[in-house]
Amino acid sequence: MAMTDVVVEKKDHVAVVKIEHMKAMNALSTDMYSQLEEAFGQVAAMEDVYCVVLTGSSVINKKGKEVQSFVAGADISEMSKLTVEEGKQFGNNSNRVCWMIENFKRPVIAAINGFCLGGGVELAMSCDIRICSENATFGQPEVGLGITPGCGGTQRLARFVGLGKAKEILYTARANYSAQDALDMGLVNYVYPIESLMDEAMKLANEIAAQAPIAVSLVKEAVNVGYQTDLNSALKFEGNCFAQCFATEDQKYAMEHFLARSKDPKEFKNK
Ligand code: CO8
Repeated sequence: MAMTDVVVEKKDHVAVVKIEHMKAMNALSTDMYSQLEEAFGQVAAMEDVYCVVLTGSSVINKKGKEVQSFVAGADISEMSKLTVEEGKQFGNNSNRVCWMIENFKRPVIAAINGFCLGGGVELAMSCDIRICSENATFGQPEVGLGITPGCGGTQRLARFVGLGKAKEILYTARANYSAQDALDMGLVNYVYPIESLMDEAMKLANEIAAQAPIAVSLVKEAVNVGYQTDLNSALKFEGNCFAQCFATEDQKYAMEHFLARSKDPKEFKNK
C-alpha cells in the first residue's frame, strides 16, 4: 500500500503525522485507516521519537474553496454500501487504529486544525492531548446518518465531557460545536489562531520530548491503565512503574544532575 495521504515527518525528537487526503475533507476510508496505521508503525520504529503530533491539512470543498480539516468523519461514500458484516470489519479497523494511538508508547497530541466530526472526534479522543485552532468545529453527526458512533464516541466522549453533555452531542448530531465550546467542555486543552497552531503543538511536543522518555511512557501507561480500573489496583500499577524507573540510566543521570546543581540542559538517553 502506497502511503500518499498520510505523511510522516520527523523533527528532532518529535514526529508529525499529517492527514493529507486533500479530498472528502480528510474523511477516513478503510484505506485511510490503513495508512494511519502504517504511519504510526513507522513512527514506532523511530527509537528517538519521544512525542507525536497528529494533524490534518487544508482541503478543497465543493465550491473550490480551501478550508481546514482535521478529519470530517469516516468516509460516508464507503459506509453507505456496507453490509452488517462489512460494518463490523470497518468498525474493527477504525478501533484498531484508535487503540494503537491510545496505547502508543509515546504521547500523541492532536492538533485539530478544522473540521473534527464523527470519526474525527473519535480519532482525536484516542490521542493523549487535544489542542485546536479557533476555526475548528466539532460534533458527532452519526445519528443523523442513521448510525451510532463506532469507534469510541459513545464511550470516550462521556469520559471527557461528562454523561449529560456527551448525550446532548450524540443525540442531537449537531456538527457545529465551536473551538470555544470544545475548550469549555474539556475536549481540548487550548485554542490558538490557525497560524500558530502547529508552532504551539510543536512547543508542547518538544516540552514533553525533553523529559525522561521512559518515565513519560510509563506515566502514559499508568494513567491509561488506572483510568480503567479501581484505585487500589491502579495504585499498585503506579508503584510498579515507579520502581521500574530505578533501573534506568536516565533516572540516575537526572537526579545526579539535580544534586550537582547543574545548569546544563538535560539530555536524556532513553535508557
Ligand atoms: N465522508 C465522505 N465524503 C465527505 C465527508 C465524509 N465524512 N465529509 C466531506 N466529504 C466530501 C463532500 O461530500 C464533498 O465531496 P465532493 O467534492 O465530491 O462533492 C467534499 O468532501 C467537500 O465537502 P463539502 O463541499 O461538503 O465542504 P463544506 O465546506 O461545504 O462542508 C463539512 C464541510 C461540514 C465537513 C461537510 O462536508 C460535512 O458535513 N461532511 C460530513 C460530516 C459528517 O457527517 N461526518 C460524520 C461521518 S459519520 C462517522 O464519522 C462515523 C464514524 C464511525 C467510526 C468509524 C467506524 C466504526
